[in-house]
Amino acid sequence: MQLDDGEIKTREVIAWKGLHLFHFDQSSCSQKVRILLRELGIDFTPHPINLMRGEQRSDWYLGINARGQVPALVHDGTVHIESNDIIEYLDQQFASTERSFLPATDAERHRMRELMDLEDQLHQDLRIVTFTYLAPDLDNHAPAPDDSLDFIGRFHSAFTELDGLLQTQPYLLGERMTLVDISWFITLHRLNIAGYPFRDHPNLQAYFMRIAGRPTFRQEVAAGPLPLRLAGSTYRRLNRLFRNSLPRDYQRWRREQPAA
Ligand SMILES: N[C@@H](CCC(=O)N[C@@H](CS)C(=O)NCC(=O)O)C(=O)O
Repeated sequence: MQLDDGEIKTREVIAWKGLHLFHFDQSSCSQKVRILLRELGIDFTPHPINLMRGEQRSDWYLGINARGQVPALVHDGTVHIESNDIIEYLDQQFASTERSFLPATDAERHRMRELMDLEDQLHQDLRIVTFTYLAPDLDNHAPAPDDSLDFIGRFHSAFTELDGLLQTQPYLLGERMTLVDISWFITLHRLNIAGYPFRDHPNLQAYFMRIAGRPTFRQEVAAGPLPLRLAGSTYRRLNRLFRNSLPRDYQRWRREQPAA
């Protein structure tokens, strides 16, 4: 989504040339944009916004994205927000015909947006997963705690849909990788490290294992200093043992479902 000029209150960015990305290392929405930038070999100037310190709420940044969220892209003075729109915009602007992740036909592009919207609608649920099972909420911006496991049901239903698509084709939209696969990857990765039992969606599981081996995807999720990554995996293990466990909650959610 490109912002109107009048929405940009931090006026200095209007004079910026080239590509500038406001992002945060561990933000899923930033991660998908960085994967595409790497895939297409596009140079950009990174501007880290530290979400753990609340930098997304500074007046300066709110003057660029009034929603107080990353990512935001500045391209020759125009401002773009919403990660799925950003990756579509970047591909339209910078990809070559041989190296593009946009589907070829209008019908496929329509389907691409539907599947990317589904991913976006689960973003709040992904935050629940992140702050319940994967990381402490240092900035206090996790969704309010709630004993309901409905979010598991929403992932289950989306994953069942994706699994059905992958029964007959290698990628979510057909024979070749598109923006839809990039858009879903980080969600799948997060659920996977949180211990979601993907064996219940075997086509999706096999697909995830395959695309997770792709160098740009692997590099993105392995990024960050080793001590930080070790601290992260230790936190996840202890949390799963002594506090919150997605595999346990998933079993509870299954038991609560009415018999078919
Ligand atoms: N639909 C938006 C969601 C953006 C979003 O929620 N970003 C998160 C990081 S993944 C954020 O900036 N959170 C900070 C906050 O909400 O305070 C997108 O896809 O760009």
